[in-house]
Amino acid sequence: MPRKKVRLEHAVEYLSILDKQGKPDKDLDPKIDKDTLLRMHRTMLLSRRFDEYQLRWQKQGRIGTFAPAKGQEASQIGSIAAVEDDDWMVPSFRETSVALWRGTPMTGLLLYNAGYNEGGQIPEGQNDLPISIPVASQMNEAVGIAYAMKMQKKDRLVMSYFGDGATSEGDFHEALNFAQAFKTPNVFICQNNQWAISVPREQQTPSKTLAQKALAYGMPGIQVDGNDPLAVYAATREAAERARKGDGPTLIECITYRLSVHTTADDPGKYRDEEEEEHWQEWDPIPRFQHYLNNHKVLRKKDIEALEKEIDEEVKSAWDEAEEQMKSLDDPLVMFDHLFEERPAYLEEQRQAMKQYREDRNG
Ligand SMILES: Cc1ncc(C[n+]2csc(CCOP(=O)(O)OP(=O)(O)O)c2C)c(N)n1
Repeated sequence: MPRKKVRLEHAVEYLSILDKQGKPDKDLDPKIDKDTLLRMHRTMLLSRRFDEYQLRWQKQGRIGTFAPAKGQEASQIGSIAAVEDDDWMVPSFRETSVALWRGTPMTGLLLYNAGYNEGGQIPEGQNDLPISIPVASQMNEAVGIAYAMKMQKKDRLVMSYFGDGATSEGDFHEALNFAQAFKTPNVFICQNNQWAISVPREQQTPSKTLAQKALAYGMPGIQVDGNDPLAVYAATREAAERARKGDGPTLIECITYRLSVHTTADDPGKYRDEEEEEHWQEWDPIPRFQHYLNNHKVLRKKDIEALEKEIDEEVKSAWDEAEEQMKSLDDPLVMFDHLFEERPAYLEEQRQAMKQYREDRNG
């Protein structure tokens, strides 16, 4: 028998709507209403300033380590703004902009980053999962929730977030395969920020794109300019429509860049060069979006100045509130509280020992 070619249809589209100066391709502009545009911009700016304050507070020893979202605000806000409030959101550990959009208070994030479990609690009625540190582990949870939504015939989709590094994990492949096999309403947002700590994107995989990994599972995959909130929004809208119609999941690869450290325990100066950082700085999503908003008379320069002041106050008062709450939460014994419904004897013993130790020390 002669060898035959198995013809596979595959193509990955790349979508970009704004140019470097924030000028849109008019035919592709998703024409988002003014209130939504303003809310998107405000949340992106808030996330940026909140990151900056947190970096300072970490250096001062007020909070522990965290993963800044700086540079990735358009990928995060462009995607989450395109779905409904009662859809589900399953994050990894860098989704500050998404969390703020969804209504997670800054005080909660500060408490969490300062080591207080209570800060990780999702506000009542908000369909979000907590931060997930094990890379890609949240993806199967996202598929499980989507499968449940489908079985319960609920019109809710599931957004899930992860990085380029996550695509090398088994969980990523299991999640994509299951999702497509069962046509679950998932939208997978891969934030390809070019680095997985110190591992560059080229070393992560020889695949030309990450979006093409969807094609192996028979799923649509698209690459978008992840520093262009309009492109991310438009791609997510399409994916959301597909999910709601029962046509299954989509993988969206957002091409973006981590403009800051991986976490505060990292020094990117050791593994990436300044030229690369300078190149991406020019594509910073915030000024680019501001140019667009300014050209469309949605936001003027003086509005931005006023907003900066407002945000500054908001972030500082979130810290004051978090600090106040820390005073009443400063009991290390809570670490034993949420592990088991009924605490096993060995843990009870450890808890008692710690309690005794503290009492003896404090007199
Ligand atoms: C299963 C697992 N392995 C290793 C780590 C340590 N780790 C934390 S973040 C990270 C890199 C993740 O890179 P990527 O998925 O690209 O996301 P990014 O941090 O760039 O947002 C690694 C290896 C972890 N948290 N979980």
